[in-house]
Amino acid sequence: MKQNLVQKILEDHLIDGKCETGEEIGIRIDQTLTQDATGTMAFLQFEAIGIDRVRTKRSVSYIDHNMLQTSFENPDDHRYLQSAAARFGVYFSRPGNGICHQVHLERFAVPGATLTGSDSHTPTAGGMGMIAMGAGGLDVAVAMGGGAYYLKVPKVMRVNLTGQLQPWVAGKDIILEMLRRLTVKGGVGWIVEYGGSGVGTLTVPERATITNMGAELGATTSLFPSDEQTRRFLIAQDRESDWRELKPDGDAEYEETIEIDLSELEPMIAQPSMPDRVVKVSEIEGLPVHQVCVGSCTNSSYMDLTRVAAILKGKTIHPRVSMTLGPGSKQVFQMISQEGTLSDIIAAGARIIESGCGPCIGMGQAPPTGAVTLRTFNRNFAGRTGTSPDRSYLCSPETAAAAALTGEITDPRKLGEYPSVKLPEKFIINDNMIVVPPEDGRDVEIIRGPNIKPVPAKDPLPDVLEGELLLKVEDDITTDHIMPAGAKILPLRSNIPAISEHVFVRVDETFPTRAKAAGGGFIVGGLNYGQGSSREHAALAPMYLGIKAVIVKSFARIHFSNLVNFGIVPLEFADTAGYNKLNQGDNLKITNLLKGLDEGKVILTNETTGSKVDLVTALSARQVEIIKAGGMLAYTKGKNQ
Ligand code: MIC
Ligand code: SF4
Repeated sequence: MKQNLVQKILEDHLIDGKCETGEEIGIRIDQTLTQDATGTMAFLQFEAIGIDRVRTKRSVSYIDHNMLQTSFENPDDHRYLQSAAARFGVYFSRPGNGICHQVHLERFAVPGATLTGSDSHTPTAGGMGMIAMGAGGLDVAVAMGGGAYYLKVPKVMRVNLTGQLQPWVAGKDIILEMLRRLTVKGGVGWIVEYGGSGVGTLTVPERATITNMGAELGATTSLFPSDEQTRRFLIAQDRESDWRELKPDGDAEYEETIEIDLSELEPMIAQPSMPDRVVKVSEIEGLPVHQVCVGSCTNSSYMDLTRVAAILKGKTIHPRVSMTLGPGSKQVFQMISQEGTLSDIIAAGARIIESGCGPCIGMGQAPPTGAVTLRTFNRNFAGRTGTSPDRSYLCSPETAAAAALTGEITDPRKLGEYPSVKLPEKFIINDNMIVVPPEDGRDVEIIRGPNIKPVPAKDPLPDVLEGELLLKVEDDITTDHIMPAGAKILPLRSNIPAISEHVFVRVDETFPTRAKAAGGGFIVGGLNYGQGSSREHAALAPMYLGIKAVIVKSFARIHFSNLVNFGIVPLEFADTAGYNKLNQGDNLKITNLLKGLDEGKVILTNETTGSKVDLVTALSARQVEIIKAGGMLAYTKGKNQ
């Protein structure tokens, strides 16, 4: 049978199940990555699983999110993670070394291998021909222990790229165009495989921008072939031996194919407050801009920043605009400083911030009230900047630099000649900020600060669930709505009792108090519930508050798995009209739940109105067992006994 590239790599790693669309399979994971904001939970859970040393080919622990040390919490987490990495045989990327996805692409990603990461933008490595997927920390902990990663085999969508990008049009505009066409729900259940004659014109960093932001489509991951461009990038990273050619069979089949002619694309921009509210930059030109932020795992590569430097060179940032720029990695930072282009950026008046997530996750640089902020990032969910309400737009570094100079949204094609930037033949290779673990870490002491609290446990699932409908929300609820991030809340990531005080506060600040007073209850939502981040805190903290089941029109992939892992029952309306039969404050009851889950059908009674609502589950038999046990940790322990 002719295979597409996704099928080839999945088949190559198959441990359990049949590689057919919709079937649940378990695959071998070659590499894992964790970052500090989700990593503490992942490592606490790895400790709870009780394995002595990671069993992957390579596991890397990064510090990039919680880089603001306003008190002891974040630095304590860093120290815990560094000691745990040494203890369990994990490479440790020290704070300052860069954003996990950028560094992983530079130094570790390998064509044809598999990667899971406790961060939703793990698919960045798909730009290198890797099957790279975001997952909850617990799933990554299991993979670190050598366990299979389970997923339902997604459908494969081929994106046929033809032509060539015109000057001032960037890789970012390709993925923004994809979001315009498909929306933030369009990729759920799919892997996006790029191909066609246009692929060879895109460098690995440009491909990585596209696969990175494929997360915003809801896609399981996105994948590029491994070709001469990949080889060039790996040679420049002094890793040619990691290269191998990877491509789909000549007439491989795809469940869907879409065409993008690169030559016809224009600069694009996503408007507040969803990454799919995309229009052409030319359609909203002239809007005054107050802040411009260049960076994040989407657009902070050497090529991105060198181009921004060339655009800013000899000019001054508009007086109305505060511009920040954060290099994606120490490698990028060192390259632009050595070549002197950093000096052009500084001279123009940009504020240089360290290599980390920074403003992308609300760790500083909140915009002023009512301000328009233009960001080269991947998410503009309401309030994510730290200011609420906010007006956050997503665009390419070219469009961002243009606005920084003119003080308004400007089609960058008006800036004149496009600065030519080439992939360097050699990057500066200096891995001195990556700590290699000792051969035997059994004597290493794990250091825990007072903010690091144990992972809460849950009892096995009862047959009857009863309680109040505590919150009813709409479509496209993100994990940023459920469990906000930012400078105030992120330091609590290792402390579930403390962070649970912030669940849903941006939607309804009374939620945590009401949930606790009611002894828990239910949440009802619309389509694509839980899109966005992989943070399992969006399941763990509600579980801690006593949430028993979440009932929605449809779920986003990673959040669905996280609910299962923490024993919250994920249910869907059999008929979406059921959504209208439930109102906040109603008393809900589900009986015969255990049998219902086995059969995939559950009947809910609205005790307040007397109406019945049919619900279904998309749980595999394995997931039903996990839920019944009270979550993945209890399930794993039960199996090992
Ligand atoms: C994000 O971009 O939302 C994050 C912060 O990187 C998250 C992970 C987290 O919440 O720690 C993600 O994308 O998974
Ligand atoms: Fe960090 Fe932002 Fe990338 Fe998330 S999206 S990993 S917060 S830079």
